[in-house]
Amino acid sequence: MLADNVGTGDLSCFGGSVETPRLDRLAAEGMRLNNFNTEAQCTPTRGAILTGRMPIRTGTFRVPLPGEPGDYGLSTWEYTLADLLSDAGYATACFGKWHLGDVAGRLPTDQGFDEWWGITESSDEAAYTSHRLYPDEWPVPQIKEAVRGGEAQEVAPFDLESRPLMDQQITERTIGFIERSASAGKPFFAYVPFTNLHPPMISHPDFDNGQGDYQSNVTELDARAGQILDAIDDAGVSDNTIVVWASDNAAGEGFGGSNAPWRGWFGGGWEGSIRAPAMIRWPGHVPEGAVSDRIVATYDWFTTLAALVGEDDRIPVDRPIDGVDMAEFMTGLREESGREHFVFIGSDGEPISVKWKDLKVHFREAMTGAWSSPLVKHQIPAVYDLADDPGETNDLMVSELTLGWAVRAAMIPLIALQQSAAEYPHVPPGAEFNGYA
Ligand SMILES: [Ca+2]
Repeated sequence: MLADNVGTGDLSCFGGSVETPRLDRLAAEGMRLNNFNTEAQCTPTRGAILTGRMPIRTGTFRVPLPGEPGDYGLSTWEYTLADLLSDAGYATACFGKWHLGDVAGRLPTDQGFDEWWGITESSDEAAYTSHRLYPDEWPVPQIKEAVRGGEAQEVAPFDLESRPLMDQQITERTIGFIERSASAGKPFFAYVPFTNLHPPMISHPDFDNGQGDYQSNVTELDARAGQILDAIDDAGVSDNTIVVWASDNAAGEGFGGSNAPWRGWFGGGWEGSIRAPAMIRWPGHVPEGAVSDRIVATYDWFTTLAALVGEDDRIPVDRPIDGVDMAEFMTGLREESGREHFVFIGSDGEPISVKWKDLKVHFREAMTGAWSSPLVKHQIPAVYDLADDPGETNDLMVSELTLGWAVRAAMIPLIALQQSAAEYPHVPPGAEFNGYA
């Protein structure tokens, strides 16, 4: 289950102000990740989760803008987690927001999923047709569905009427898929990218809790996770089902959410832009009540889940894979995640900041809290020690000037990426790609 733009401070199990009893219980039954590092926008995180590769490598490092010529999203040459699990005999389905390509050949059913229902782009499209100037002759955003090998069909307009009902429908379809798969004795992979809490935020009529649309939608998101968890229980497969719940980015400024205790908002280089809530449950395997501050990245799910289900020999060897196998870490066999660095690349494809252990080096800084903020390059990188300065308030290059060596530590993964790209050039956004010679 992948939430959209939900901040750490939005869930009560992370110390947030909205009660999220089902997610709190899920976290308590497994491992809560305090240092889960996401990508710069919706598209990059999704590309990274599904391929195990840094979005800069797969041409998915930013969302496409409306009207931009050419295709975007993942090349079908990419080997997704759905491809891997499908090849391993799993039924695979995607219900919800795709955002990794909107043309035939780049839809979920072209990328390893047997079935799909949802939107190709992002939730903001729900508001397009309600604007007084949206041209009548322009396409009306659609909810679509497809099965593998078939053409995508338009189901209904995606607009302000259907927007608040999306996560209900995503949940109902997920539950149906779980029931069908479990009763057939078929292993299954359900990828469930919810539409909440991406604007436009409109409360579902059943979940208006009087605290405003944002809080109401957090409540709904929690309840939807609960309904899916209940379905797994009812199907009798809880002990044999790995559940991962994560957000794709932090909360954005001005939309009502919270990234507390981290500084900043989605779109910059502060921890409040990078860290998002995440948790994993697998009864009898992932230790109950575990909480970790170790660094985990979006692309680590690919390698880790492949290893947890014993299918890691299917991980491609003909391309750089950035994910670390964290199976031993997530099953409590080791304390270290195996990742010391996290490189945060902006939506322009250039690094913003690099985390190494507790030290954080900022090469650039967002000028405002807005997700669209300009990024400005520092003359000299800023360095923060997250161990005693988690709020990133004391730039040690200014206050002490004894941590220049931290920049060297931050350069290691950047140089490694550059060298790797010389051998395996990045796939440009939207490019047809057929592999490395
Ligand atoms: Ca997002």
